Amino acid sequence: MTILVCSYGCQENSSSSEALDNTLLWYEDAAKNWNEALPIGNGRIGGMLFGGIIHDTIQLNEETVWAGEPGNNITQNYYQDIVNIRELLFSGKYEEAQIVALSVFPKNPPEQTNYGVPFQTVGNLVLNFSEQDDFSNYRRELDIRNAISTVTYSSNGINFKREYFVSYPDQVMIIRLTADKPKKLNLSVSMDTPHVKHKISTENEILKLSGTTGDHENKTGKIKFETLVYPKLVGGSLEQEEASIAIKNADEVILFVSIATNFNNYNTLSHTGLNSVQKALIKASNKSFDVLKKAHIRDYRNLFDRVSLELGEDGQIDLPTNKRLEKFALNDDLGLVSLYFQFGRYLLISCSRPGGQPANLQGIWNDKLNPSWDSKYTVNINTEMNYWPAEVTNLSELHQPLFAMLEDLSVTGQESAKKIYNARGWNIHHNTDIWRISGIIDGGFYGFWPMGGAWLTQHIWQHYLFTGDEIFLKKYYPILKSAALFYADVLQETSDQNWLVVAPSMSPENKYMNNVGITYGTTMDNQLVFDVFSNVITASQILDIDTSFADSLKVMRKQLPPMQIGRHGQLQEWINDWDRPNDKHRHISHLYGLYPSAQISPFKNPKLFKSAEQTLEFRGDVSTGWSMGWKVNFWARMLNGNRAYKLIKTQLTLVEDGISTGGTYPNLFDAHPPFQIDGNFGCTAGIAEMLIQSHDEAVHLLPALPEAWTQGYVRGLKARGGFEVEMKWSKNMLDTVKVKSEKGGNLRLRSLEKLVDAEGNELKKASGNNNNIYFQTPEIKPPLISTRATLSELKLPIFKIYDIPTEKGMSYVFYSENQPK
Ligand code: FUC
Repeated sequence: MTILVCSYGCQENSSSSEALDNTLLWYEDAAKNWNEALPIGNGRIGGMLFGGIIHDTIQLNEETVWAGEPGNNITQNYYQDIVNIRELLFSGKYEEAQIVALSVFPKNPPEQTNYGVPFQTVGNLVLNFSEQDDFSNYRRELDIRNAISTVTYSSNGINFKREYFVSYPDQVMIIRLTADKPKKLNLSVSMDTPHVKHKISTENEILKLSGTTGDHENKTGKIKFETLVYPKLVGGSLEQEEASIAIKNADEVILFVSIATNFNNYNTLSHTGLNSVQKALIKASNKSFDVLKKAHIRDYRNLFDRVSLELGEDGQIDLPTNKRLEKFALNDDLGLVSLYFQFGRYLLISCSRPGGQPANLQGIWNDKLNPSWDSKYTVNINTEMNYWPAEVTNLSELHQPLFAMLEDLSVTGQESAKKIYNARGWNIHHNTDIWRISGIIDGGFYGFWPMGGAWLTQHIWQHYLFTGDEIFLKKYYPILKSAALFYADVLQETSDQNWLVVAPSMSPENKYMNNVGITYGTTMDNQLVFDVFSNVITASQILDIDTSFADSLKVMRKQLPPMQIGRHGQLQEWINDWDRPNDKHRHISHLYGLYPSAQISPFKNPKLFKSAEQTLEFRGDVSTGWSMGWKVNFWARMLNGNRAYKLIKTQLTLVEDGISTGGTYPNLFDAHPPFQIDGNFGCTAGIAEMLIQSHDEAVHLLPALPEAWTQGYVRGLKARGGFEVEMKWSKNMLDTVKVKSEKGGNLRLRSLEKLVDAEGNELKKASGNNNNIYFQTPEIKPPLISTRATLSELKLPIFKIYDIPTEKGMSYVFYSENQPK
């Protein structure tokens, strides 16, 4: 089948079969392992579906099932240690500084503290079917346009169907089993769990699993969770056994699965939470399946349908998704690119809903008690990456759980600011968990990075730039201010250059000499502090408050170190020219300034831009899953579509269970390995970034279009300033663009094509600075350049730049010069 690029504007809420096909994952077999199972979720409850014919397993999660109990992880005052480490660093005794750091914060947590707790599985719902054999026509699907998974097969001439979804409006998982002949459903329903403290029982035709989460380090497991499974039958009979339910000769079975815990918030547990488990079950089971399904689809599609992406011909949709993935490196299966893009949006909708927890390292999907890195929040890249697609792919409200977590962290983080750094304000280090710990974890090598809050608060600022929501900015301003206050207190002046630097710190997880990572004034830290200060300075102007504090930040901002171009022509990662050209480290933290920040611009700082490119070349392409996802964004910002697409191909390399290379599992989950959801979100954001950018004083249309994406159509991507963009292109050139302006204000467009209005008149050429307040970028210092660096000249294509005054609520359509109107 061929998907033709839709004629401009025809996609509004399309439900055409073509569109459906490009939003379908499908398989010919049941999942053999977890990385083949399919994820469903409503932000809070998650399921991994194996779809076995005789034994079907639905692995269950609930977002608040974490080990441990309330409490931070800072037991004593460490300020004197910080002063000692600082002194060693400033006198060039780096190795000694690292040794002291590791003795104060050892690899394993010191007694009476902890390094964060794991997110844990609930257990499994198991369906065992009897009296079935002679199977044929098996098919397992995940329809991401409707967030419904189905399994269909035939056995002895009977067609069986299972449908699974998790409803956000009704807060339950629903599984419907049907057959096209009466009385053919015979199965037992049971549950199991790896939790030590648990009980499985039945009562009133309901199967119940209750448990308590695990102890971890100095914390006792205090989350109590309850799962209820209620089978509602049409025809047939039900027999309640001690720990399972047997269903005989039913025509139809609907299983309602409700899960709740006693988690209230990061410092309170209360039994009221558990009461909702029964309430949700009763409420949902009194509704018909059709009513529940309709409400689920309406709710889900209200988010999902905002964006549509078609990348032209798609000859591969008749192949199962795993086979498609396997062949992806060898051919241009552009339908798989749009499927993967939309799958990222599906995952975000399914694991991050307002009022809930932010997506952790695995979103909400984890089958273990002790997953890798505890599946918690790693905030030196991974948690941020989870939310990169939120604004640009038009899912802005799904950002809310992260903001709610920042509200908590701005409280717990005051303890680390005070006890570790003797500073005002708040900070956290490179990890946190459901209890919002803010101290150092994983010891004095990985953990000495006091910048978690600095990076996370950028999300508040970006949400404001995309939405222009001043009420939101006002509400979160105190969190931005208090983060800035921390750095205002913590910055130290270097004796040689009089620069203000964070000390001690590190460039996340990397080292500049054997086993030494601790240092001061790393490039990423300087960029982060620059952004933290700049956000408060601009916010204080917008909100007309705190002028003198903002003035003091302006003075300090001037004293931050400039970026530096080192002897290999690279952007320096550290304050000294320590970079090694053969360093392939997965973190490229100093390119934070390129993406997601907007400090390295080809138009304003061509030399820095070239040095960032050199750094990317040195680091190479192949890496862990999330690192490749980040690189898609980097190359998009490099305006190099072919290279960004090459990275997508590298990331979408099929990785089977148990193989230890980065890539993508058969279920399209990103393989770090193991599964980490950040890679999915990073690449989804990267694909958007190839099509639209708005960080550099203009809305840049198709900034990094690969040659292979000759024609395409995209609708619903967001740009800063409240603009929503629809574009169609062919022969690698923009044909038409429609921009909806939600806030009004100047729309500055940057495009390779000459743009005209409906009468064929060229748009007004841009002049001077863009006066739209959401497009102001503070000026950075010119870089220091090593005398040994050789830099080639940056050759940019000639872009057309236009200014269009817009009115709130109005849409504007423009055409490329050569397009028929
Ligand atoms: C950071 C990364 C690792 C991994 C972990 C969860 O430590 O460097 O690759 O993603 O987070």
